[in-house]
Amino acid sequence: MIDWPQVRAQFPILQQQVNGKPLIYFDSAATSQKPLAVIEAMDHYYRWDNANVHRGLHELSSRATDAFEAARAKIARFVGAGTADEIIYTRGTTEAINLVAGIWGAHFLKPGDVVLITEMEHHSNIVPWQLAAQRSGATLKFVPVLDDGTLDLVAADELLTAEVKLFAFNHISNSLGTINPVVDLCRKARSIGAVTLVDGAQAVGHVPVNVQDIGCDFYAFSGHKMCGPTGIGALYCRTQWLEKMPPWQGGGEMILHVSMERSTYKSGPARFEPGTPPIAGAIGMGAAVDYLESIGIENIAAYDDELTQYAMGRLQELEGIRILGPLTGKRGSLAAFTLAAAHPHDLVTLTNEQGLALRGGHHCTQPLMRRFKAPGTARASFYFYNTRAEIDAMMDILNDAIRFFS
Ligand code: 7TS
Repeated sequence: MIDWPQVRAQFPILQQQVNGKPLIYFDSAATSQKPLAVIEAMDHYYRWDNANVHRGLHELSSRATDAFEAARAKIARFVGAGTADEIIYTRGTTEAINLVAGIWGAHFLKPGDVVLITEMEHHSNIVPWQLAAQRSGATLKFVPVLDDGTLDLVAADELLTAEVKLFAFNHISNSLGTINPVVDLCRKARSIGAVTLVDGAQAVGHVPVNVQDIGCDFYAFSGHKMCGPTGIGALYCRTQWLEKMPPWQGGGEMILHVSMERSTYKSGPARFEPGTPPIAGAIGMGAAVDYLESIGIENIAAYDDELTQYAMGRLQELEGIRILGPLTGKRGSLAAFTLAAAHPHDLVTLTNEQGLALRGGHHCTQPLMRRFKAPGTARASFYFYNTRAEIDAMMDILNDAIRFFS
């Protein structure tokens, strides 16, 4: 049995008042809070081990390098990668997708090719492909979303033609909460010879993820959404592509030999990690993996699910509410909604006065908001440090807000 109140106590930031009220942090889809274990791992690194990695023979450099590479191995194991080398450190999901769109796109896309995405993508899984399509002459197409917030799988089948070279889609939508059938989507893409990229920003740290079971070529995720620090994330890159993709950015540490005219490059993730990497960030992300594993990702997923189902039930009691995405069944631990009584921005501003942190806006999914004719939404997103009591408190605050605006 997990002692959840004890787990919550590991997050010092949650023990504060905001605007004179106990903080209710319901914005973990934007960024999660950090447990002491992560804060202390980064503190320890800066206090005792700080040195650059891979380049010094002295004690501190070898300690820093060991911790940096140990974190890579932990992250690889956590998402089921075949080897630690298949994990490329990036600044986050956005940079991971840009890396693939930038180098894979430049190298393997040509006029006439199609890049397929979906209508429910975050801007970070749309804009890089628009840029890649513009540069290569490829065409960008998208799989539409049905009224219930799931992907139109019939349309997906029709769109997956021989011209599709890459299919990119999220694992869990940050606005709908939809959990996509990633295994099936990858299998379908593979059957027509298309490469797959899964945006796992909302999945890793919330549900068990195994990239080999999913069968994707690339999987992108962010440290800061899984209890780790900002400024670090990862791209799982199947070995086959590690060897085939040319470098992205040039600089120190990614080379074997440099003359004034040309250079040769390292193999493995080093080829894509020029310069001094975010060392403390990587160590913090590794500590986040240790921390999540100490609770158990299955336990976290079950707790998140129970809390989300409870929230979905309670939110539907509200007058004039419209919740985007699936209303029944499993969903990601978030609910984006509009209320007839108030614009999302006004609502979020008012609830902030009560210490409740919701997010208001389009959540970087403007095409999706247009699809659902929503001016934006308020969004409550949960993690395992949240409680039912906080959801009840949110309901009181939202009911007061409805009365205020009506
Ligand atoms: N993909 C999805 C599905 C996301 O939810 C986000 C961030 C990103 C990509 C980008 O991740 P980053 O770490 O590179 O910024 N989503 C949100 C959100 O929903 N609210 O703030 C950030």
